[in-house]
Amino acid sequence: MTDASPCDLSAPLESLNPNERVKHDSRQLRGTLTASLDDAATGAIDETDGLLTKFFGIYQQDDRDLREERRVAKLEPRYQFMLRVRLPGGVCTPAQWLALDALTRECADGTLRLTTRQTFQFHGIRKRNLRRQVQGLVACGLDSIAACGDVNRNVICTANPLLSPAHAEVSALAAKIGAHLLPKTGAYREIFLQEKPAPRGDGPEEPIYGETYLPRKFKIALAAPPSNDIDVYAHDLGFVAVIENGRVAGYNVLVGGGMGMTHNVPATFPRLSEPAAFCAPEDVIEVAEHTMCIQRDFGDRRNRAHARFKYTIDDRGVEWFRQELERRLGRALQPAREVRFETSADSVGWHRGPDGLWHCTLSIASGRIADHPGATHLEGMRAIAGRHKGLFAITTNQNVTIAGVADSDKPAIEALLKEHGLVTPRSSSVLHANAIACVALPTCGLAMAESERYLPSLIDKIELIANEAGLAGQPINIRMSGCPNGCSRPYLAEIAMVGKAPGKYNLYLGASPSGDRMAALYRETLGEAQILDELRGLLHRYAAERTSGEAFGDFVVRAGVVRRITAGRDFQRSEAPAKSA
Ligand code: SRM
Ligand code: SF4
Repeated sequence: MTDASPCDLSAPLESLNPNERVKHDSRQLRGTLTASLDDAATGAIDETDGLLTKFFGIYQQDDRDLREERRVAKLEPRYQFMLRVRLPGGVCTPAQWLALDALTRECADGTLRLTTRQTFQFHGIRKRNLRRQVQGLVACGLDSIAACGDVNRNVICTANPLLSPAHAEVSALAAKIGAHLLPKTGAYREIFLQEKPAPRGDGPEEPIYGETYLPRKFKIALAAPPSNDIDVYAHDLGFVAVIENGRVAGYNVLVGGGMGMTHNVPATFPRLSEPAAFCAPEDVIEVAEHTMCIQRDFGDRRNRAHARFKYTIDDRGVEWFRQELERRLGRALQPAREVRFETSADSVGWHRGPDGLWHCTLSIASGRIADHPGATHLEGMRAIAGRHKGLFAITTNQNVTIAGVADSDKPAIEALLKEHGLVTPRSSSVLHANAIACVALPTCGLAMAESERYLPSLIDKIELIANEAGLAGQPINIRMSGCPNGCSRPYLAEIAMVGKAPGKYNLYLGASPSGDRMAALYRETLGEAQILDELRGLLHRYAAERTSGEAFGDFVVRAGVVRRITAGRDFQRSEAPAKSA
C-alpha cells in the first residue's frame, strides 16, 4: 500500500531544519540515548537525545518553580521527565488504571494528568526512574511510543466505546489506525526495556516513515456525530462517521486543521480542517496512510513553524490534496456527505446507555487527578478501579467516564465518589465541566502564563458573574492556554484566555459551541480584573439580548462584538484592531 521509498529528501539535509539532521543521523531514534540514561552525573540527557525521546512520548523538563532557587544555590535545574501514554481511543481497563496509579506513586509525582487528547501524562519522573516507568507501562499492556514526536500521534475518537455499536466501531478503528501508523523502530524496546535488537529482514526498519519521519507532528481524530467532543476540525486529519441506522456507513475525510500559532506572527495561524471526500470504513486505513505520506512528502522540512499539514493544505488547497490522494489510491473518492454536530461538550453525571448499563462522566478540574485534603481524587479513583468491571474512557475535555456500570454496582461507586470528594458543586457546574486548561507552569517549558493551576479559580469568579446575570446553568465553553500553541484548543472556545506574559492573557471570543467556527481576538494583554470586567459587561448583555437558545459564542459574533473568522489566514489579521489594556 505504501510507496516503498522512504521519505523523499530531494533537498540536501544542510538546507533543512536542523531537526531533520538529528532524525536522519539517529539510527531510527537510537542516538546516544542509552549512554544519556546511564550517565549518573546529571539528571538531564543529551540535548540531541532529548529530541529523540519525544518520539517515545518522553519530554525532558525542569520544575520552573524551582529554577531561581536552584540557580542561586548553584545547582543544575531540577531536571525531570514528562511521559505521555499511548492510549488508543482514550480507553483503559480498571487493571490498567491501577497500574498507572501505582506507577505515578512509585516513579512520578503522585498525580495523573488527563490530557486534551484523551490520555494520561505523568510528570516529575527523575531520570533514574524512567526505565522503570516505561517497563511498568509495558507490563500493563500500554506504552508511550509515538505519543509525541514527528510521527502520527495517539489517534483519538469520540469518548466511550460502550455507548453504542457505532461508538464501538469508531473506537476500534481509531486503535487500528494508530497501530498501523506506529513507528516500527526497535529503539524503544532496546533502550527502555533493555531487550536485544530483534532480528530484521532486508527491508528498511521504518517502511512508512523512512529515516527522517514526518516534518512535524501529525494528529488524527475520529468523530461520532452529533458529538464533536474531540474537536475534529482541530486535527491534521479527521474522520467523521456518517451513521445510518445505528451503524457507520462511511467517513467524511477532513484535512488541514491545527491550533498552534505565535503571537503577532501572522504567517502562523490556527486553522480548521475542511472536508475533502467520503470513504468507506474499509478504506480508512489506506486513506490515513496515504494522507500522512502526502504530508511526509510535501510538508515543509525547512521551517518548523510552517511544517504542519495545515500549511501544506492551506498553501496547495484541498482540491490538490484530493487529487493527490486519489492518485495514490488509484481510484476516485465520493464527495463528503452532510453531517451535523451539536456540541463539543461532555455530558457530566450518570447516564444510562441503550443496553441498560450506566456511564458516569466526572468533571476533573484541569484534568489533574491528585490527592488533597477533602479531595482524595487519586485514592478515590483507585478504589473505584478496584471494584469497577467496565472501562475508563478519557474525554478530550480532560474528564473521565466510568463506563459500563451495572445497576448493582452503581450505589457502591456513587458512595466512593462522594467519600473522595469527586462529586462536588464545582464539579457539577457546567462551566467547570467543560473548561479546559493546558498544563503550562511549572512543567511546560513554553508557558508564558499560568493555566492549569489558575483556570479553576478564575471560573469560580466568572460563574459568580454569570449567575448574577441570570445565566446559572447556561453552558459556555471556556478554555485557557499558557501560550499561543493552543494545547487546550482555545481558538475553539466561546471564551478563551491565551497567555502572553505572567498574569496577562489575550481574550478570544466567539467560537461556536459545536466547534466548527473559531473564536476571534477581542482584547490583548489583560490581567484578571480586566478579564472579569470585560466578561461582566458581555455576559449581562448576552443575558439581555440573546435570542432563544442562542449560545454565547454565536451571540458575540451576531452582535458584532468580534468578527466572524472564516479562514485561518485571517485569524491573526484580526489581532490588529484589538485594544490592549
Ligand atoms: Fe501540546 C507542545 C502539552 C495537546 C499544540 N504541548 C506541548 C508541550 C510538549 C511543550 C513542549 O513542546 O515543550 C506541552 C507539555 C506540557 C507539560 O508540561 O506537560 C504540551 N499538549 C499538551 C497537553 C498535555 C495539554 C493538556 O493540558 O492536556 C496535551 C497533550 C495531548 C496528548 O495527549 O497528546 C496537548 N497540543 C495539544 C493540542 C490539542 C489537540 O491536539 O487537540 C494542540 C493544538 C492542536 C495542534 O496540534 O495544532 C497542541 N503543543 C502544541 C504545540 C503547537 C504546535 C503547532 O503546530 O504549532 C506545541 C509546540 C510545538 O509543537 O512546537 C505543543
Ligand atoms: Fe505549554 Fe503552551 Fe501547550 Fe500550554 S499551550 S501546555 S503553555 S505549550
